[in-house]
Amino acid sequence: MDIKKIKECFPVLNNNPGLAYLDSAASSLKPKQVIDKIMYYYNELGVNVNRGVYDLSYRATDLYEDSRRVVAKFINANEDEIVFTRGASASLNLVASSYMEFINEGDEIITTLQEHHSAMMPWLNVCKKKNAKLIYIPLNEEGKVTIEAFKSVLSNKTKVVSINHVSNVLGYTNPIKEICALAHSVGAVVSVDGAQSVPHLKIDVKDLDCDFLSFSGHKMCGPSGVGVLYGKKELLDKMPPVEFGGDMAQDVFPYEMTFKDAPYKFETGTPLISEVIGLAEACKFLEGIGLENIKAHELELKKYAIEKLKDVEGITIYNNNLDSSLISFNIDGVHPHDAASIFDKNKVCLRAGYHCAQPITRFLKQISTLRCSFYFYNDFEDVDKLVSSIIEARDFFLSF
Ligand code: C6P
Repeated sequence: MDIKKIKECFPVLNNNPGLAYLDSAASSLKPKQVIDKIMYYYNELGVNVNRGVYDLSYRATDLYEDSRRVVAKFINANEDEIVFTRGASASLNLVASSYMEFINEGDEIITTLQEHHSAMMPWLNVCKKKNAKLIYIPLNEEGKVTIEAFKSVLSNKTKVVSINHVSNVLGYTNPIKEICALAHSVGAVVSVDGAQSVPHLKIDVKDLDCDFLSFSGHKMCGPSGVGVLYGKKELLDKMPPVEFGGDMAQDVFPYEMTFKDAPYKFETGTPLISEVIGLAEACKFLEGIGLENIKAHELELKKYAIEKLKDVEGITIYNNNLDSSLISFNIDGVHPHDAASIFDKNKVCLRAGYHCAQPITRFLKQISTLRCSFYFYNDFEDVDKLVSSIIEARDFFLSF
């Protein structure tokens, strides 16, 4: 990959020379192609979809529905299995709020301590409301999910497995395909949080055989405010809508109402038109670069970073694995937010905190960590800046 050429696609990098943007797990940068496509919609069309009986609205509707096909193809789904939402959090909440219909007292829902709050809290809520039981897969010492541990909690009482594909703190890639096969053998469905995997891995929902997959546009070069819920059609068909109103209605009478078929029954009101169109452009952009190339490049960067950090005394890395493109670490004796001020001074953007995942941060016996995350527009120079900033922060704060 020609990283110099790739960097030129990102206006934020051109407009902020010297920036080492290492916070793509929080939100990726947006390429010019995506920004231009959004501008095209606003400059050339700019009207509502599915409503107007005029040319501009037909064209906007076509572009919007074409986008559904592009996103479906991106993860090898069918277009009627793609629900557009506000983001991964909204998708994860939608699954829980709707599938709750099929959860009864005593049922069991399996999850992990690795989950982002947006994947854990909706099921905590369901369990409280339905008197169902939330069961955590015991993690091994490194914080990993193993198939043996999953088998130890799976039973005929299991109705749902809610699990991340890639953890946003430890970066482990969970064995989703095996988990789906085992869960299906007891009649459970699997809701996968793909917020940290879809931007980086070639995803094939048919091959994984997951029942639901949630992800956000803004972490994969698309705009913020849009996300996707993939759901198997037969499940979406039997699940009730959770929001009611314009566009999702079929027939409305004073005491009766019917809904459109899935996915439309889950999309209430004027949709996220420019955002969806921008997301489809982001999928095309990522496909143009190649997900395999993206993953290979990120791993090169991570290998290089881990190699350099090995020689830096006084830091603890919580995930030395090469599973994914993020590194969670702390500078021993330095609060992550203090260290962050040195990174900021050096134009190194990374995240400090508990990353909306308190249970796994507590599992690490920390209240917060530093996290850098690479994407395909990063280069070795960015890693060098990260390492020199870590050394500077350590030396500055520990000389106090
Ligand atoms: N994690 C991070 O810095 P939203 O905010 O809805 O786009 O995505 C929520 C979400 C769900 N699952 C996982 C695994 C995630 O990583 C995130 C977002 C960001 O780690 C912001 S907290």
